[in-house]
Amino acid sequence: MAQKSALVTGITGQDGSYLAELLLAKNYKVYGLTRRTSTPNYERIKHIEDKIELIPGDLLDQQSLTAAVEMSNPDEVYNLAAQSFVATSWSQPVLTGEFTALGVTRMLEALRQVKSKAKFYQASSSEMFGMVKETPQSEKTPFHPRSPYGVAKVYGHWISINYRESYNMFTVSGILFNHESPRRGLEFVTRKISHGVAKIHLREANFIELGNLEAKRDWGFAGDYVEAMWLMLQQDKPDDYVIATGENHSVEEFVREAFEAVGISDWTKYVKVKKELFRPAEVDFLIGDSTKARKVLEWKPKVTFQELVKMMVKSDIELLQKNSK
Ligand code: NAP
Ligand code: G4F
Repeated sequence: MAQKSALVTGITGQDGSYLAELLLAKNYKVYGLTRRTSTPNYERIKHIEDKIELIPGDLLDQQSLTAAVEMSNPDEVYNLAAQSFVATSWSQPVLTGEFTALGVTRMLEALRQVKSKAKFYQASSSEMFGMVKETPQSEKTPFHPRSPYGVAKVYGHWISINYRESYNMFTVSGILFNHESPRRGLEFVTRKISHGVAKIHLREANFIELGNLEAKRDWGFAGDYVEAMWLMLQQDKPDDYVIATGENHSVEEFVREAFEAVGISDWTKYVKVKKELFRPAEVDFLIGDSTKARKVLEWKPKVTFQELVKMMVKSDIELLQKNSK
């Protein structure tokens, strides 16, 4: 069988790096879109850099996306690039709309004009459910986004469906609930906690500052979730799928579990709650129903919540020890 080619936008991010590993293991030719930065930010892909091909491009620049599709001639496109941090979407709402909403249309246009037969994956998000209309949330749950990011993701979701219906393109949206890993950005709450706990454990810090400890999320492991992305593009028909563990925990529970991983039972001495870190509008409670994915894709998560927290804390301790040498 001829080698398949995949173009991954957002390859330098958490999911992009795990997905690139998965595609390489499946013998794909992997192309990754990277934007220009003044210093290289290939930390998450440096172990596979010699096995993949990087193409310069930016979600803001139509011509560069069209050129990337021409250069990679992909069978599959995974559109993971976005302004992905919810908190920043209030301070940079227009930029978030440009990247996370219109960026999807630009990618779809590039594909429509150059290779409309390629399969397209859009990184949709459980943030689209926002103020949830039912529990648990499934593919049928109506959206009520609570941030400029969530609103932009709803646009990206619907434009992908629209290109499927208008042009008969193979577009799918994975509505992924929160997924984390040792490669998660330091600004997201799970990594902020695991990194903070590791620092406290190594006596490099005395406390962690956090916002709303009551919010609940359905947290899974990113390595498991990229497998679902790939499975969605292997189906005969394009469709949308919720990917989640079906279990949720509060930020406070994550904190407690992380401190317990280093043998600290009274975490309250090490956490300061700061009002400035609360959001203008919060998503209080997310929990996903991934029955459809489990049935059709035969997908299920492998890493449990407790394993995930331990994995992240352990990795941050090792990282800090390595950096201090
Ligand atoms: P991430 O770590 O923040 O990675 C985002 C990627 O997008 C980075 O590679 C970034 O490049 C790239 N990017 C940002 N703006 C760009 C632009 N203008 N042009 C080209 N590339 C750009 O995010 P992630 O956690 O891997 O998430 C991947 C996707 O899934 C995102 O679309 C996110 O919104 C969505 N999602 C994530 C979750 C989750 O829990 N992780 C859940 C649901 C949906 P730089 O390295 O140059 O910044
Ligand atoms: O880790 P977070 O910043 O992730 P959030 O907002 O749920 O978004 C992530 O998951 C989405 C899927 O649902 C993705 F689409 C999105 O791209 C991103 O990957 O915050 C989680 C919760 C929030 O309720 C927040 O208010 O943690 C709460 N929190 C409390 N203290 C904090 C903090 N969040 C951050 N980032 N930093 C804090 O100090």
